[in-house]
Amino acid sequence: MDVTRRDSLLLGAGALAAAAAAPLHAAPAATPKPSLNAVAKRRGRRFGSAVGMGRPHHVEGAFADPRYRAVVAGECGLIVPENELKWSWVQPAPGVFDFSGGDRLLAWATAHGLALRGHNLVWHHPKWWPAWVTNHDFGARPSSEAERLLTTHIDTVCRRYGSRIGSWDVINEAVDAQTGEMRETVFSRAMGGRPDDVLDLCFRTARAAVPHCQLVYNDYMSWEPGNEKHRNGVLRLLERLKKRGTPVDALGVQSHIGSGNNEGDPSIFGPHDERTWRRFLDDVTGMGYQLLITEFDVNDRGIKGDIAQRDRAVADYARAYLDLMLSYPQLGDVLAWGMTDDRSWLQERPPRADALPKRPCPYGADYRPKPLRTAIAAAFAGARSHHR
Ligand code: 9MR
Repeated sequence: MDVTRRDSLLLGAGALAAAAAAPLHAAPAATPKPSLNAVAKRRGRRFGSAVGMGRPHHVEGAFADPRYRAVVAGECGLIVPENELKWSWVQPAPGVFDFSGGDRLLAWATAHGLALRGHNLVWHHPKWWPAWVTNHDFGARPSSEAERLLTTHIDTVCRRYGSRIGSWDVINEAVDAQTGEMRETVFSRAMGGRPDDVLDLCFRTARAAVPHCQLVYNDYMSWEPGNEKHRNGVLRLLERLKKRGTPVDALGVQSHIGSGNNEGDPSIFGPHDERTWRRFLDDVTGMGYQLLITEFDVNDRGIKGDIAQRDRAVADYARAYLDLMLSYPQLGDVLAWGMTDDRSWLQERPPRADALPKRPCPYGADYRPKPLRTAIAAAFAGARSHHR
């Protein structure tokens, strides 16, 4: 696929410049058939990926690259904006809404027959608010002001896209991974130090605005050792939400698997961890929640060897993980957090000891499929069918 007139209308000037800068010989290689989405579809699922149109020369600028768009259009049934629907993009200043990024991605997705999912309405983490929210004066009645800000944001964003977004990450990462406790934010503090009240308000507001949309709690608890507190915290949260009748349909399991980003993070896992992870998923689905894989990639930061050995290890690790996940009929959509290694957020994280680029995605920086792509297809083909 080349930069067509329609694409040039959809793309911003910066993005176009980056697309134009792509080497001429880099015509997109055809993606294999059947596509990952076609294989997923046979078992009632969809396969998708994050697409970013952020800083054009950074990993996030994937959308600007026609080769990247070709891989996504060839392999996916849905996309999720990597950053463009986050609060800091959508409401960069009080009451000022900017939907340009989401709108462009929606237009492109629609033109290519892809669905769009939404990420995220509220990133319940102090680090990720725009400065104006962090520094906001909540006034004499902080609780009402917090409610006003949250409901206005969620209502405005949800109604803007209506049924064109079928699934929303309403709350992202509310549980502190280190302690398993709920994170406090400016909103929870304004609402009397009760983060659960914030979550209830957000999910209820989203349900009222888009009643038919799948509402998701999204987090990165994983199966590797070191995740015990995080898993337990998420489980306790899901139990409380269920008990109060908060409208949450599914747990989004982000699935950034493999080596951690922090020094000393364990990257190994064994049969014991697999059993523990199954118990976690059994508990979640036992409460009636659906599952999604929302941000799949495999960090090979700690994997040694040459390229072939690393790719094999990544593919095998992913296969074991996906086989387990896909044995749950409650697991629906599966989305990768990027399709090609050169565009992965992980390239901007702590480097490998040998300083070589990481290889966490189904396609390489040469835009050719890797063993990870084969592993994903095989896992889909051997999966149990999805049913609600
Ligand atoms: O990949 C995203 C990166 O481009 C952004 O700079 C970053 C901050 O907004 O968020 C990254 O995506 C995160 C996602 O929104 C939530 N789960 C973890 C993802 C990777 O950090």
